Formats: sequence, structure tokens, C-alpha cells
Amino acid sequence: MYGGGYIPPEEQGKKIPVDQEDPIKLKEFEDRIERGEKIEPHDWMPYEYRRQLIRMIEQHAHSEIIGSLPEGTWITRSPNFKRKLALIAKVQDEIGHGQLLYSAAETLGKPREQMISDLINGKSKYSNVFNYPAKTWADVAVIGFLIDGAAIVNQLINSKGSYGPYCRALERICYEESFHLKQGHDNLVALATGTPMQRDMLQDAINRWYKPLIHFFGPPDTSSVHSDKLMKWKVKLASNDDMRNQFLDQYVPKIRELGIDFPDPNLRKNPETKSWEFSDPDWDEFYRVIKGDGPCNEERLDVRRWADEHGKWVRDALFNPSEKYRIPLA
Ligand code: FAQ
Repeated sequence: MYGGGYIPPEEQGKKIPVDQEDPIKLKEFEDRIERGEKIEPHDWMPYEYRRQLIRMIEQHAHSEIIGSLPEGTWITRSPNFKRKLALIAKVQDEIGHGQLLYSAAETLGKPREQMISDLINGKSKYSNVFNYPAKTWADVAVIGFLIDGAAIVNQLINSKGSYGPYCRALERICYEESFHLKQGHDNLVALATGTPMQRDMLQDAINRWYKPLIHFFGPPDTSSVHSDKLMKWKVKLASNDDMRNQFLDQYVPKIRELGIDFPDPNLRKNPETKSWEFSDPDWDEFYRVIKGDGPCNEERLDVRRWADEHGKWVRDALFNPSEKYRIPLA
């Protein structure tokens, strides 16, 4: 019922530190990763690899589902029919990505119901950026171009990783995200080349999304908790700072060529280090937001709780069919 999840009985509910794993199995596993082989759901894997993957894929799945909410509020207020159709399709894609990722996480043994319950009870995290409001139509352009752009940077890199089901899901997601990027860019260019009011609206949206976007790739490498382990096992193929740098490399010029800019006088590429430098992005705010205290955290989770409650009859009908739901056969 929950897919091919497999946790050997001796590992269920039991934490096994990496240094207490069977050294021969661990070496074989790490050698396979070193050779670039994919790990599949029924292969042996250390407890910590499984735990980390579940954490990361589950957070990613929640981010896709919650991520559709800020843009979703603009479907009924899109400026014309063409934009409305494109936005509906885009939001639908994001929900599909969530489903793909939940399936990938299920292959590691965590039931989907548990993941949803951990989300709505505030136990699981999801991306910081979706706890900010989409105040104007320009926010839809910024999400479509810059947040999708940031997500593609992360996902393209990690699609070359070691866990087969996650990598295959990421590859497919990236194809769809590249359409989202075109939709976002088209929208952004229309505003940037529009009336002074439209340009102001776009600049205002970029000003508001800049900090959350810098936060999107996670804390600086020096404060990242999981990177070393995840990079050693090729779940993450670049560090948070490297991904952030790649994003700024690609997107700062694209924004500046439209005569718009990010609201940070210190944002510049250091020609010697080849790294982007920026003002302190207030990491305290990042930690507050991911712990549940952002401008829209409560509102976002309320929507998921509502959906869970109102969708219960569908799950009951599917999984616990009773006389009430049974259609009499002719
Ligand atoms: N937001 O040790 P690290 C999208 C947490 S999809 C919230 O560096 P790690 C599509 C982290 O969980 C967007 N929490 O963590 C779309 C950890 O806390 P924990 C989502 C964050 O895992 C577009 C703590 O901070 N993408 O946008 C964030 O090595 C448009 C310490 O951090 C993914 O999930 C954050 N930004 O690296 C949809 C990609 N960053 O768990 C709709 C997969 C860090 O110990 C519209 N994930 N934290 O309590 C990853 O690549 C990694 O998990 C990172 C973080 C890079 C996000």
C-alpha cells in the first residue's frame, strides 16, 4: 500500500550510528557510491543514509506542495486568460512534483500518512521561501523565474546523486521546472518592459524576495549540519555556498540586464575568489522562519490541515471501503 519501502526488521526504530554499522557492508556500500553506482530501495544502506534521505526528500516534497500556495492565490486574479492557464498548469505541476517526491521517500520505508501528519503537526520542515506572502502579480513572476531558477540549480546538481529513486524524480522535475522558468521569465520581462508602475511593482517584489532567496540554499557551509555526511555519500553534490554562488552567477546578470537590481549595495562577485559577496542576510530570520515563526507559516499549515480534514472521506473510501461508500453492482 505504501510502495516498496523496506527497512530490515533489525533496523526498525533503532538508531545505528555509522561507526557501529557492519564495516564490510559499509565499505561495499561506500565503494559502490564512489564508483558512481546508484543505490536502490532494496539494497543494503546504513541507517544514517536512509534517515538523511527520508529527511531531505520529505522536506523537498512538502516544499513542492506548500510551494504551490503563494502562487496559487493568484490563479483567480491573473491579469489575462493566457497567464491564468499557464499558472494553473504550473501549480498543478508543483503538486505533481510533491507526489513524485513522496513516492521516492516512501521507497525508504516512511508511510505517506506519517509524512503528512509530521508536516501538519509542525514536526517536518519545508523550504523557508514559501513562508512569505505573494502580495502582487509581480511576486508570481519572481517565484516563477527566481525561485524556480534556484530550485533548478539545486535539483540539477543533486539529480546526479547516489539514490536512484530520488535522482530519477529530480530529472523529471527539472524538465518541468525548465518550462516554469520560461513562464516566469516571460512574465518578468513583460513587467520589466511595461509601464513605470509595473517596473516599480517588479522591483518591490524583488526587494522582498531577495533575502529569502539568499536563505534558500541553506545556512553558510560553516554552519551547515548535514552537508559533510550528505556530500560524502553523494546525496548532495555541492555545498550550500557553492549552490548559492552558482545561482547568483546565473541570475544576477539576467536581472541586471533588465535594468532591475537586487536591493543589496554589497552584492558583487569578487574577481579573485570568484565568489559572490553580499551583506549579512540575517540568518536569525532564516532560523526563525524554518522553526515556524515566519510571516505565513501558520496560514500555510492551516491550508494543509483543512485539505487533510476535508480529504479524509476520500482516503476512507479508498482504503477502508464500507457499505457507506460501496457502489452496488448491477
Ligand atoms: N528551508 O545542514 P543544512 C522548490 C534546514 S523546492 C528550510 O545545511 P541540508 C520548487 C535543514 O533542513 C524547494 N529549512 O541542511 C518550487 C536543517 O534542519 P534539520 C526545496 C532549511 O539538508 C518552486 C538545517 O536547516 N528544495 O522550490 C533550508 O544539508 C517554485 C541545517 O541546514 C529542496 O528541498 C531551507 N531553505 O541542506 C515549488 C531540495 N535550508 O532538517 C513551488 C532538497 C536548510 O536538521 C514554486 N534539499 N534548512 O532540522 C536540499 O538540497 C538540502 O536539504 C538544502 C539544505 C540545501 C535545502
